[in-house]
Order: sequence, then C-alpha cells, then structure tokens
Amino acid sequence: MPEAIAYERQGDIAILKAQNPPVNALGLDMRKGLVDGIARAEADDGVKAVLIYGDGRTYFAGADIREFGKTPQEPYLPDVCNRIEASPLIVVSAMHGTALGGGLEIALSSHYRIAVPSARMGLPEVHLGLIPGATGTQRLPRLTGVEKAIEVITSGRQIGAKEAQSLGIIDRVAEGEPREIGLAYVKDLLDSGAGRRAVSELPAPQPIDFDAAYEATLKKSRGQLSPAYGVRAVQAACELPFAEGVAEERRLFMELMGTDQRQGMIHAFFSERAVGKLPELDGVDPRPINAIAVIGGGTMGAGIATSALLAGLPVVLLEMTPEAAEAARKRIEGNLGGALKRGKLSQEKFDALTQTALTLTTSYDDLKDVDLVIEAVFEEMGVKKKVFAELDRVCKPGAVLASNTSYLDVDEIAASTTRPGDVLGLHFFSPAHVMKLLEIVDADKTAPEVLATGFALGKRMGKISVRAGVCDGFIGNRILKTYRTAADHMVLDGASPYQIDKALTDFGFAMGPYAVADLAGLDIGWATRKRLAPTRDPRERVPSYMDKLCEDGHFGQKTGKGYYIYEAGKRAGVPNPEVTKLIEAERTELGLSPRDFTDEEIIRRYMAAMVNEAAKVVGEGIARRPLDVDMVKLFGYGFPRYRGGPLKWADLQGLPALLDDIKSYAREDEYFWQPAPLLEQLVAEGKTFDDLNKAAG
Ligand code: 3H9
Repeated sequence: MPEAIAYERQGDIAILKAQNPPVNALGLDMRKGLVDGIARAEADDGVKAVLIYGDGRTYFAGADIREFGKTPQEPYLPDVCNRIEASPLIVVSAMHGTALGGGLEIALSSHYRIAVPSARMGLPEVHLGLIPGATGTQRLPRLTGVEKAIEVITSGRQIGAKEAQSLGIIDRVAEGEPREIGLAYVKDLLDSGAGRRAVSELPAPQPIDFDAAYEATLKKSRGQLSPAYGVRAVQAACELPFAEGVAEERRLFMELMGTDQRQGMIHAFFSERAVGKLPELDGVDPRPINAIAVIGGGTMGAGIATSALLAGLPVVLLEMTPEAAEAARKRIEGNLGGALKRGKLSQEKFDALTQTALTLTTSYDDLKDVDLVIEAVFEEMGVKKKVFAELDRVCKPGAVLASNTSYLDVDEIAASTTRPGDVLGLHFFSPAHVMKLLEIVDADKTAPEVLATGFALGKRMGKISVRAGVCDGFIGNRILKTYRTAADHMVLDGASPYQIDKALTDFGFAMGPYAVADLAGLDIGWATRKRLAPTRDPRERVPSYMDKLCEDGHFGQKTGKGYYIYEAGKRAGVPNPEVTKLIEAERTELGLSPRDFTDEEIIRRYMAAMVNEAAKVVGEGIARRPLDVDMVKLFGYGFPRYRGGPLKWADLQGLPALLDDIKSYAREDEYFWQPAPLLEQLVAEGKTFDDLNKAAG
C-alpha cells in the first residue's frame, strides 16, 4: 500500500500528496501523514514552502466518517489543523473536486488557498448531525464574517470556487491540475516574498444577536439540533480567544457525537449509498436505454416523462386521444416551467426538451423502437392487462416493460404477457419529477438484467432506488396502511386527527397523516375501503366517519375541504369542525368512551405499528434489508432524516421495549397488533436491525 501522504521535494518546495481513494477521507493514517509531512518539510534543509493537494478525484472530502462513534485516536484533526498553521514554512493548499468538512478545515489552516474553477467546498457536517469539529467554526467567520459563516455552516451547502473566492474563503482560482496550479502559486508567493498568514491570528469577527439566530435556526431545522449548535460555535469565535473557541467547538462537537441524531444521520448517509447495491446484481449488465415511452399523461405519467426528459432521455408519450395528449404536454411544460423560472433550465433547453425530445402519440405502433416503457394508467388490473397486451404486440424484443402500479400484483401483469422476464414494477412517487424515491419491483420472473436496468434508469434520473418484492402496497404503501390504521384506531379511541398530526410533526415528520390524506385526496382511501370491504376480516376496526364527508364530495385539498378547511391561496388548512362531529357520532354509535392520549403515547403507538409492519416486510423478503425500508420512508414519506428511518429509530429505542409495547397493545386488539416474527426473533437473540444490515454486507 502506498503511504497515505506522499512526500516529494521540488527545489525549495515540499509537496504533500494525499492518496487515500476514493475521496481522500482524513482517517488516522492521513492525519499522521500530514503531521509527519509538515515536520519532515521543516527539517528538510532549504525548504521554504509546502504544497498540499489530493491525488485522484478530489482534495480531502472530510474526516473519515467510518471512524465516528469509535474512540478517537491521536493526532486529532483540530490538532493537525493547528499544527499546519503553526508551521514557520508557507503552507498552500490547492483544491479540486470536493473540499468538504475536515478537508476545508485543513485548507483554512493553510496560509494560502487556490482552487480549480470546478472545485466545490463546504462544511456539510450538519447533514451528519454534527458541526465542523476541526476549527472550521472558528476560522471561517474570521474570513467571511459571522452572518455568512452561519449561513454556510447551518445549511451545509457546497460553494463553487468563484463564490468561495468572493467570500474570501480562497485566494485564487486557476485552470489546470491542482499540483501544477499549486506549484505555480507557491512560486509566485516565494518570488514576491509573501509571508506566513494565519487565519487564527485575524481579529475576532463582529458579533450579532446570537440568541435570535439560534432560535431561528432551531425553528427552521424542525427538531434537528446540529445547525443550532453551529450558531453557538460561531458565537464562541466572536466571544473567546481562538484557542478557547476551538475548545468550545470541540465540546459542542463531542456532545453532538453522542446523540441519536448523529447516529441516525450517519446511518442515512451510508444507507443512501448502500441501497442501490444488490449483491445479486454484481456483474450483471443493464440493458442499454436510449429512448423510453410513457403510457398515460396524467399527473403521474407527465411527472415520469418530465423526469426522463431531464435525465436526457427522449420520450414517446402515449395517450388515448389527441386532446389528452395535448393536456399531457401542458402538464410536462408546467413541470419544466418551474425550473425555467428558477433559472435552472434555459429557454433553449426548455424548447429542446418539450419540442424535440418529447413525442406525443395515440398509436401503440410508435413504441416499436423504444428500449423501455413505463405504464402509468388507471389502477385497475383489467386496464393494465390491456395495455401490456398491446406492449407485448408492438415492443421490440428485449424492451423492458414496466408498470408504475402502486399496489397491483406485478406477477399477474407479467403473466399476461409472453415475456414475463422483461416485466418489472417502477413505482414512482408523485410528483415524479420531484420525489427522490423509486421502488423497483422485482417480480417472480423478472430477469436480473431487467432489474439492473431499472436501477440504471433510477440512477440516471437521480432517484434513490429501492428493490421491493411483490405484495399489496410493496414496501412503502404497505407499511403506510398499517401506521395510518393505528392512527385511525387512536382517533376512534379518543385522540383527534389534529393532535395526531401535531404530535407527528413535532416528532419531525414533514406532515402528519391526516394532512397527507387531504393532500393525496380522500377519495383514494374511500375507494380502497370500498374495494377491501367484501373481503375484510370481521375483527378489523375500520372507521367510517370519513365516508360521509366523501359522499358529500369533500376530498381534501383539491375540493377545499377534508380533515382541514383550505382557504383559497393558503396551503395550510384549519381543522374542520364537521370532522370532529362525525368522529363523535361514530364513537357514540360504537359505544366507545373516548380517553386522553399524550403526544408521547401517540408517537409510541404510531411508530410501533410502523416498525412492526416494517419487520414483517423485511422478514418476508419484500425488502431485502432493514436499511431498504429506512430509505423508502426517508425519501418517499417525509420521515425525519435525523432519526435515520423507522428501523434505525427502533434500534436506538431498544427492540425489547418496543416488542413489550406491541404485546401490551395486543391485549386491546390482538388482531391488529400481531408481533412480527422477525422482531420476536431479534429480541430473543439480543440482536438489532442494524446487525441484519451488516450481515447483508
Ligand atoms: C467531518 O469532516 C468532521 C470534521 O469537521 C471534524 C472531525 C474531528 N468518510 O458519495 P460517493 C465514501 S465530517 C468515509 O458514492 P460521490 C462513500 O461512502 C465529514 N467514507 O461518491 C462511498 O463509499 P462506497 C464531512 C466516505 O462522488 C465512496 O466514499 N464530509 C466519506 O457521489 C464514494 O462516495 C462529508 O460529509 C467520508 N468522509 O460523492 C462529505 N465520503 O463506495 C461526505 C465519502 O463504499 N461525502 N465516502 O459506497 C460526500 O458528500 C460525497 O461522498 C462526495 C463524493 C461529494 C465527497
């Protein structure tokens, strides 16, 4: 193995090259290598300056996240930073790729900074439930001022080289290889007689109203702590001498390191990357995709088409009539119009996408050349089968045939064709050009390269793709149905939909279940209740109070009235008193005496239902690993990222206590609260869901 930091001498310049692929993360060897490299340069006769740069695709992309949660080993990164800055030699960092977190902190400790124009930099630690912990919160505000530093640290956003230069974070931007531009800069500095320049020696920045900034940040981050801690660390930069500020930063950093939020967010970071890696697809090549078709141009079909166009794929969109096809074009133009307005899409690109790349048709024969088709028509098996019969007739051999169904049996759809190996489910979430989640449904006969093609398409569209097996609702909607039912039971027993929504948004969900129902349309749940009624188990408790509202034509946001009443122009609604009356009437009819629920009990029951169903989904192989469920809920259902996902949350709570809760709820309703065999097994073996993730590799 090559050394983590290679040392080389060129004239009076010592060169430290980081070589720890893929991202030059600052693990123990790298930290030692930097300290040794600086010491060696200082001892090397005639060396006047040191250049630090990264080999491969990037400068340092940060501390090695895999070390977090383990006992830290010396030299610690803040000490490495201070050691670099304290050198009597001139130290220059040349950046390319992504200089993030600890990486940028090393650069800020260098005396001069240069970057290639494409370099991006930032302090993204808040996204890992942390703050910059290697002097970044103390050095950055000395360069940019407090307000900008708070914005950069609390958002964790990446900054381009030009902006970084204008903010005073870097000194120069130059085209070329980092090594070459770095060497040229060092020579310039030496020629001009430039001296050492230490950011820590700059005057402390001007303070602002930190309490107000702290409160505003806490409110914005909906329960996530790290951004607000970032404000306090910057405050220390203003109020304390540098060394004490660094100590305060370290204290806040270590406090966050001990939180569940940090564990949840780091779980999300690695799971987001692991979710698309399936051992069974190792070495399986996807089929080439150069053009796709979408059947149906409603909200979903138009969203999928938009997403494909933005991914650079030509799209043929099929509708039943020319009028419907024109309406689909309008929807797609509307979807892209947002990006056009925000300046993310040029008028020229907009025209090319909507005029050249998009073809509208009413004839199946126009689909004969496409490589993949996504059907997004009405959710009815008979309708789907008719579409697939047509696709089977016209599509070329090897074309991938996908259904966007959200709950129908993909095996049955596949079996209705002569090529079931080419069929899979691609379940997008609405609006499909915005939502990141894609469930890739692996039917009984789906060929491995067809599954791989689904993942390749998802990647191209920038989606988080999760493999799911066939069952009613796949991963996400099946689990949703269960925790929504738990909420409905609490409503019958005494909680109000509004208390439940509030408790869950306080927990960190983007929206509560009843606000979501209003957004999705109450007619969907109403239709499902009617569909399932004939086969329903008599032990199932299903409230019917909302049926009355639906019968009167109130379907939520789209009609202005549902659980909430929506005034024109306002997105958030106010509670609908009619709903409260209907609930009370139903309780009376059923002879139920309402009781009080604490917010804590609401969360406990809701989450227990979610975790229990999720454990069934994993146990049955519908989801391969617990982390697959976690990513579905994070990217499709507004689950708070800082809690990692329902099964990470369950691990952090402790599985035995959760199973005890489920068993105690089962005393009231043993039909609904049947413990998942996998949960019982994990508790019996003293294991966690994360143990299953690790075992899956
Ligand atoms: C920090 O610095 C704290 C300090 O302030 C204080 C310390 C005391 N460590 O994303 P990719 C892996 S906190 C370990 O697929 P891309 C990643 O898991 C850190 N591993 O590539 C993946 O592994 P695999 C602050 C890391 O090109 C592989 O590298 N820094 C790290 O799409 C490729 O990654 C950050 O938060 C790491 N730091 O994106 C930056 N980073 O191949 C986090 C990546 O086994 N990283 N890996 O799946 C990123 O944002 C992106 O990875 C990056 C590249 C933009 C760099």
